Amino acid sequence: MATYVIGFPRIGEQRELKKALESYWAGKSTQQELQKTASELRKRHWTYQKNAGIDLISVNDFSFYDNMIDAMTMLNAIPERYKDIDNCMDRYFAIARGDANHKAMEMTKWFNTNYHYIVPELDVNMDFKASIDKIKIELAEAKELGINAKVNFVGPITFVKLSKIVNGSEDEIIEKLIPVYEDLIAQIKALGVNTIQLDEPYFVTNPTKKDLETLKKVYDKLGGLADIFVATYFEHSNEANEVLATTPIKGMFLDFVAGSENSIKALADAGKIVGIGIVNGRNVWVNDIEKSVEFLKGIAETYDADKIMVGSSCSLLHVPYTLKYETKMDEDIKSWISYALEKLDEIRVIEKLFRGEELNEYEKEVLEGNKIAIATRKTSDKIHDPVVKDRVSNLTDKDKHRSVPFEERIKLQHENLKYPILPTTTIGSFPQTPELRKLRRDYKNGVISEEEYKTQIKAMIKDLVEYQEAIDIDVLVHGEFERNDMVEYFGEQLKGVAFSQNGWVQSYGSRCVKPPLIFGDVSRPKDMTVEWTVYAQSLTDRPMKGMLTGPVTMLNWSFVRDDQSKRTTAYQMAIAIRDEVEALEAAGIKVIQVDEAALREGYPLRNEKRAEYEDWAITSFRITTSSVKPETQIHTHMCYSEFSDIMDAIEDMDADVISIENARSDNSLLKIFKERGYKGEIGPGVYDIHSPRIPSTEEMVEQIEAILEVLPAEKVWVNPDCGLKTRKWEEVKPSLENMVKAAKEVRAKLK
Ligand code: THG
Ligand code: ZN
Repeated sequence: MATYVIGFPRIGEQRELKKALESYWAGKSTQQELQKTASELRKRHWTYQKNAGIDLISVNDFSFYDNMIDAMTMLNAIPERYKDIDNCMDRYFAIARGDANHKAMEMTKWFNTNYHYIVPELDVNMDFKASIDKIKIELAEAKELGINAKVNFVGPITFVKLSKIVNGSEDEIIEKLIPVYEDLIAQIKALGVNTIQLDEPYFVTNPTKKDLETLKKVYDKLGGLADIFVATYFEHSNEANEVLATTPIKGMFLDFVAGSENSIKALADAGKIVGIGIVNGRNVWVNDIEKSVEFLKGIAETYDADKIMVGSSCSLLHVPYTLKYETKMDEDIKSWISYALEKLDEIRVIEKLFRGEELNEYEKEVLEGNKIAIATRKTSDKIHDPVVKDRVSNLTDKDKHRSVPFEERIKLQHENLKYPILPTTTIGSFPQTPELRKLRRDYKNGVISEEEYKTQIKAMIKDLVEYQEAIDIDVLVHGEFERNDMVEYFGEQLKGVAFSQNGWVQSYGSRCVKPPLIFGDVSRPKDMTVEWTVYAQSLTDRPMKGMLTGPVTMLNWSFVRDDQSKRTTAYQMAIAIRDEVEALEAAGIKVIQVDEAALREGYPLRNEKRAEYEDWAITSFRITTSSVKPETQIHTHMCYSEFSDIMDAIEDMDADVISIENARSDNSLLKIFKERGYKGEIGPGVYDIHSPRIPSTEEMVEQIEAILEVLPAEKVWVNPDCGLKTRKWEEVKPSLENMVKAAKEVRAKLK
């Protein structure tokens, strides 16, 4: 018993689950067909792991949508309003995505990853009880394949901490959940499985003394009921490691990549098993196998080697499946990366070398390939570009500051742009229809010519410009029809960034993204957006926004280099995007939006690391946006709420206008503005684009007036709270028309 993975991806290497789900949702297939696909995928994934020599293989890491919904079901923590739905599957998907009569439950980021989970709503009066139906089915399948199963599920504290509590206290709810977990463990044991992984990643954030007391209490009770392994990931969990060492748990699985500070002394002294998560579950660079073996040997100097296991740092959910389908990738770059399947091999080879066991022929090949990859990556001229390195070292303070302070330049911008009070705009993207996706696909596959493609995209831009003028929006956008994804689009055009054919990673539900791979020094060989933007501007006298993705979001949604600091990579990215900002400005574009959609989620999980992140992240944004003329207006956009603790940093970005999500968060944003004010102009979204619902003029008037209670009208913009690409035209058009009407009504009252 020596190798493990925390969890395995489930969407399928050809996105089989995505397709099966979407077909089922569209009414084109049955529940049985969906179940069959799921079962086949589970078997395939277990077989991969078994064949790769993984000793402890996860059961219950599969999910139709999200493991937190599975946990809600497992604990019978389903909100009352879904209880009228009798069919389990229908109920499950109503929770996940809503149905005709039910709103979906809220979704949010899973720690600092690009995966999203459904937020449970807990009420102390819920009838919590154990239901192991899902686990039972999966265990039966696993048994048939001869899988050595470890059953995974989220631990009670993390479950409660990540939930929204609607009634009762955290303590009361955890207290009520303990017997339910006891029952779960007993039932799983009765099925013949004694190894259970409880995920408690909450403890990598900054646990309080009280949290640690709860931890002690919970695991004193649960820890001895089976071979309980507590898993943490994405950071170190040192406080928890110490506490758990004093409970009867069998051991811990720890992240030694993102949490290299993890201390295991207390666990060693207590004779616990420790899982050293050394193969990165969140990034794709090949593991330096020899270095990892040395690292393990170092640990074994003070830790009983028989009590050490080797595994993934976190669930492999966050990386693609297999390099098998990357037939077009540069061979060198391909040799430098590992997806989930290749990572399984790394885990086994590291473990064998650590134990001093003989490698078989295949494993020897893996090791040889690994040594070559590590060596070539250090010196490859595909990675190292002296010009880029020079530009970063020559950055000065001047590159990080606009030439004129906000108060002065905003006056010049008003003269330059002449927009009315309460100007209306949108965040940038417009609906991505199936026809549009097909158009891009046809162009990519050479089915249509570049000329034909450009003609068609330009026709769409023209329609959109005319439409925006017709409904009287003040600051226009071109619609981003040429973009697949705001990160992938730029990744494809930047030097030093590679993209995959099939590197899909689940973002939420059936939705996936293909993160670019930042492998080398980054630069911008040629214009990326200028042609489209200039074309759009040529069609109108109103300001046309240039739309770019900011350096921090590019990093946070990509696989980023591990051979230099994130700061350096971010500065390179910042300079590359600044080149595009300058090209747009030179081409006559007067408003440029640099989106930092992912700035918030990139925050470190540990407080002590926040200042360093803020420093490089904010500086990067400023490098991108500071070289423009004072009269050129810089916008930015950020997704997700919870800005209260980062308002200083946001102000420090020194953007002229920021649009920000607001509509979903009970106006909590407005309370912050009331308390502290805000320097720049700002567009707190007046409606929630994440829902298909069409907001009325009246409710948006109300929303704008609520904003005007805390912000002076001269500073307020009127816009939706995010891009419109996931919406349908039938939803977008009436919503925007109502929004413009609302702005006009409020303007009229201001006079
Ligand atoms: N881009 C990237 N990451 C993101 C978002 C993004 N993370 C947060 C948030 N936005 C996640 N939201 C989405 C919304 C839609 C899709 C993915 C993530 C999506 N994906 C297509 C799918 O799965 O069908 C991909 C298909 C394609 O590109 O051909 O719709 O905007 N990087
Ligand atoms: Zn957004």
